[in-house]
Amino acid sequence: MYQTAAWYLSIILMTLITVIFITVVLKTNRRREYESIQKKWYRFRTIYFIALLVVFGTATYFTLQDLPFERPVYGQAENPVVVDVEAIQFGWNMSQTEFKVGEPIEFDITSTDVNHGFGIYDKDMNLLAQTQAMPEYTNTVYYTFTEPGTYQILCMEYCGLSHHLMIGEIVVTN
Ligand SMILES: [Cu+2]
Repeated sequence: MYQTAAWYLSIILMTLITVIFITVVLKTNRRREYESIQKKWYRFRTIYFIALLVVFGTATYFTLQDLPFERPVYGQAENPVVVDVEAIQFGWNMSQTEFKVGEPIEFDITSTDVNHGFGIYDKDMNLLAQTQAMPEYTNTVYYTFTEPGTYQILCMEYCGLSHHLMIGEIVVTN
């Protein structure tokens, strides 16, 4: 919602700036009128400055008052199967790769070298869950498979020449 609002606000401001720019360019060749325009703009500038302060002050108040934003944890369930995942150039070390349908899983993901992206894909290449794999840090993602099948773990962040070879496999059975 904030993004949509920011997008429309940007469009309006950019249009406004373009219009002002074109107006100024068109008026610059009329020297005689310059002095009066200068006077008018001086007053306008003060009003504009105060208006900007009010507008941005209000916008800042309403957009930042929710900080810090809540971080919902998706798919968290009680007593999940805990899986340690280690991303390395170029592959995945996983403590477990076979699961049951309906079994809540907690993936604890880290990296031994550079930043990678941990993404779980189904057979149609739909992204089901993802997080970053970062060195010296553990990111947790919860997921419960609802259908049996073979799933792929792909690296979602370019991490070197063989980035595309970082393919892991998860097998889910009933
Ligand atoms: Cu990678």
